[in-house]
Amino acid sequence: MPLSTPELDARADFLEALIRQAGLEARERYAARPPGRYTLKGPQDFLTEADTAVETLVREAITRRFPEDAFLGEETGGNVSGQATWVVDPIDGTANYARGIDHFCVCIAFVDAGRTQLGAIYSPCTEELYVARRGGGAYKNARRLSVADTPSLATATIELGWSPRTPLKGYLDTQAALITQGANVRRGASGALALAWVAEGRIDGYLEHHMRPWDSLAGLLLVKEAGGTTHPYLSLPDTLVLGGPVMAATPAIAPMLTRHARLDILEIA
Ligand code: LIP
Repeated sequence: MPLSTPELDARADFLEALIRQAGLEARERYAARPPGRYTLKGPQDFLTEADTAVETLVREAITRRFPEDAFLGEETGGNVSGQATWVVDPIDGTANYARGIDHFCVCIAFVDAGRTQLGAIYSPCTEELYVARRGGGAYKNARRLSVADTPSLATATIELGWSPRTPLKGYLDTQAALITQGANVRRGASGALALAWVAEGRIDGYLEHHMRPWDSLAGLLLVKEAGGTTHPYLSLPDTLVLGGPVMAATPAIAPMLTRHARLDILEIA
C-alpha cells in the first residue's frame, strides 16, 4: 500500500533536515582530516572513516523517526523487501573526499511503491541543497530547476562516470564517440552531483554504464522533475539490489547519448 500524502509530507520535511545534518558532519570531518587517508574497497573504490560515520548518523536517525521503513546504504547494506525504503550514499564522490577535493555530496532517496518518491543531494562545501519530489518539481536552495536547452552534442557538455564494474572498452568507446560528435566530455567522480548538475542545466547529460541505486536514484528523480529524459532504472529487474545503467540528459540530447552509449548491448562485469 503506497504511503499517503501526509505520510510522504512527513518524510520530505524530515529528509531536508537530515541531509543538512549529515552534510555538516561530512564537512566537519573533511575539514579535520589530512588528505590522502583512506582505504580501498577495490580498484579506485575508496572508503574513508567519514563514509561509515555519516551513514550511521543517517541510518540511526531514520530508524528512530520511521522504524517501519527499510534502509539500504552503500556502506552498511540493508534490506530490499518491497516496503518503503531509504536508499543512502553517505558520501558520493569518495575518491575526491579522500584526496582533499571538495567535490562530493550526501545523497538520499526514498522509494515507495516501486518508484523514487523523494530525492535529495547536498553538497556541503558549496552549501547547495538539491531536492525533488515525484510530481512536485526539482529545486536547488528553494529555486526551481530546469534542464538546459542545448540543441546538439556539438555544443554540449556531457559527464561520463566509470567504475571497474564495467568493461573499460565501453567507457572509452563512448568517450571517443561523443568527442567525435563535438561534445565536451568531463568526469567529476561524483555521479550524484553530475545528475544534479544535469537537472540544474549546468551540464547537458550524464552517462554511466553501471551505477548503484544509492548513487543514482535521487539524481534521476531530480532530472525527471526538471524536465529531462532518463533511461528507465528502477523499472529494470533488480536494479535496487544490483544497480544498472544510467543515462540522464536534456530531451534534445538524450537520443544521441543513448545511441552513442550503446546501452542496449550493455555488459555488466
Ligand atoms: C561514485 C559514483 C560515480 C562513479 C564513481 C563512484 P562513490 O560513488 O557516484 O558514479 O563513477 O566511480 O562509484 O563511491 O564516490 O560513493
